[in-house]
Amino acid sequence: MLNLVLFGPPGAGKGTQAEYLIESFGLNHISTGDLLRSEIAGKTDLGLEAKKFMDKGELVPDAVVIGMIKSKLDSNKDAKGFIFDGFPRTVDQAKALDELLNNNGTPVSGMLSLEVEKQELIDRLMLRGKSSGRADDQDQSIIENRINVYNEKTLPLIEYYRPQNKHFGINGMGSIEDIAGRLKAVVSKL
Ligand code: B4P
Repeated sequence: MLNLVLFGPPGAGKGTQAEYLIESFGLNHISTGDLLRSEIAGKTDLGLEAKKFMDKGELVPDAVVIGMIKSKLDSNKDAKGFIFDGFPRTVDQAKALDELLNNNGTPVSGMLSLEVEKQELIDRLMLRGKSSGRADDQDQSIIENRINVYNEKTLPLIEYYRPQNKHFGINGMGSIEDIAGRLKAVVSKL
């Protein structure tokens, strides 16, 4: 079983590259961002609560996203493996994921960390903001807050996975196809 953590700052291309990995390796895709946005679209209590954090570029509380992951894993027990996109984003989320996967005897295989320059992240997200309707993509100060939150709370995860020899840094600059090729080369060896 292949369990991949697709990692990187906002705008690094996680959602974009997940599509290629699903196609190449036949894995189930779990994006906490997509799950939260579908809760918002459905106007559920969880969605309304999450929206307050997301619109400001803050992280949604750990308990909420961990609960969503648990129910996705429980309802996909026959999967060949998973791509976790945008999760974990804190060390506590990473520990919770390890616990959930270890219960199934299928640990994280690798953390694929997309590396992209800050100005490129801002440019990509501002461009998406013109058509996505996402409040968190429309304002440069909110985008910068998301990048700051990433640096403070999410980047330390590299030091969680590196000692386990599971961290793989990947150049996330250039064309979508070139980056997909780099990712595929790493995943093929896992
Ligand atoms: P996410 O949905 O994960 O949003 P994101 O970090 O912006 O990444 P996304 O996957 O959407 O963008 P991508 O890099 O693919 O999270 C949104 C919010 O939800 C968070 O801020 C937080 O509030 C909450 N949340 C989600 N998960 C959470 C968790 N685990 N814990 C707590 N809170 C959580 O792509 C960006 C753009 O770049 C796209 O328009 C794409 O077309 C473009 N692009 C991609 N690759 C490119 C390339 N090579 N060249 C040019 N453009 C490219």
